[in-house]
Amino acid sequence: MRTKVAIVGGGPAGMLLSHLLWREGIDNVVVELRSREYVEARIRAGVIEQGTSDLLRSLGLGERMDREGFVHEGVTISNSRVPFRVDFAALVDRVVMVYGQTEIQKDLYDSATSAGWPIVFEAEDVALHDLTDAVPSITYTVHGEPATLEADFVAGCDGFHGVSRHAIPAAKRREYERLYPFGWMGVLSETPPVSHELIYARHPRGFALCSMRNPMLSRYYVQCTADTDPESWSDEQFWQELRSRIPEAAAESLVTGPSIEKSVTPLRSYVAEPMQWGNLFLAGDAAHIVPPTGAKGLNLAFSDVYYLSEALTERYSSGSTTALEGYGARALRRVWKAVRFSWWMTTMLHTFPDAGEFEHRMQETELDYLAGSSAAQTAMAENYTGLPF
Ligand code: FAS
Ligand code: PHB
Repeated sequence: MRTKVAIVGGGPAGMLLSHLLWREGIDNVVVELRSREYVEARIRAGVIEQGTSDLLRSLGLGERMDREGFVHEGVTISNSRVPFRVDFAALVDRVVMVYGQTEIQKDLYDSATSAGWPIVFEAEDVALHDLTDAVPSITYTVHGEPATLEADFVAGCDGFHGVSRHAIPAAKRREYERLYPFGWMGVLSETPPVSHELIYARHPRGFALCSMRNPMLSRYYVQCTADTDPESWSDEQFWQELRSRIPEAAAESLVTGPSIEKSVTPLRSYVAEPMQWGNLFLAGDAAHIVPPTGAKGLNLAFSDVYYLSEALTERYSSGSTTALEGYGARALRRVWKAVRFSWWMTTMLHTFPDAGEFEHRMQETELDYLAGSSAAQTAMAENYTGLPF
């Protein structure tokens, strides 16, 4: 098989890139390791920046998001159960959309399938070849049948555990990493959300987050040790811990119920540079990971593929490779700002087991400053709603 762009990974980054390229008449093939059902069922992001929701609308992918998603004009942050609100709309005239990644994934697959765009599911043993030659290729097997896909370019959108990043020689790669000494236990429950906006709670017992998916589907997280087995906590233990960390008014109105999904996510900040090698271009979690505290991972994946699609469009429309050569540098400038913001939110809102009295005072003071300063809140709001592409 031959195409212009071979896209490794059919998650949000790979599928949005495919849409952006088809819109420009650039043919591409998506090669995904898992089945469609498996990818759609993965519970991940929930908060969409303004720029991301605008981009989805521009592709005709915003209809269900605008019908079923929540527009949030602000967020509540609490320190030891004392809340304050950051009003995004008043401070920076921007909002966020709360709409699950699972729903975006479904919208992307539905639209690709109805357009008849090729996606290869359940592709195993994916390997990348000749990335510095004029015609790179990927090989894979589907139900044991070997296949080869030749292309002009390869987009590595296969996430943190994919193969694309490792196709860049280790000697050429620089990695920056911070592993946090804790994780998040997430629970999905068919209960009404405790609040009409998200609540980010800092508490000596640990961080907690109240989020949502729809009027009868809530998503909650509590800080736990990274190696916690989600099945070792009863639902009641989870609800008890959550109640003890969030503002009292929210704790009193919290509706609990059986968890329909419970998982633990380790927290890390990670960036691999360069984001391109020969005719291979990395995007999304394949190149960088942020702790979900800043709600940036999915939004970064989308800004990466937006930049990559612009560069590929320039290459096919004018023959110029200037934008392609500058893709990594352009994407990394926005990536590092989101890495900084996610690290700042994580450091401000979590309990670090080895923190001393000075670190505790710094956290308290950071939150006290944020609670009382519109300048500080404006900076938080600007980053949370999304820096310009
Ligand atoms: P993905 O990992 O989503 O997709 C990669 C795809 O490649 C997968 O479908 C995988 O099956 C496939 N693949 C893997 N190996 C392959 C191979 N060898 N060959 C072919 N295909 C292969 N982000 C936010 O912005 N807001 C949030 O609120 C938020 N909350 C999160 C909560 C949790 C619990 C987690 C874990 C993440 C959260 N994130 C959040 C981050 C998350 O959304 C990621 O950034 C996002 O999924 C990145 O998308 P992709 O880069 O497409 O990678
Ligand atoms: C979520 O809704 O899953 C969610 C929201 C905000 C975050 C992380 C996760 O910062």
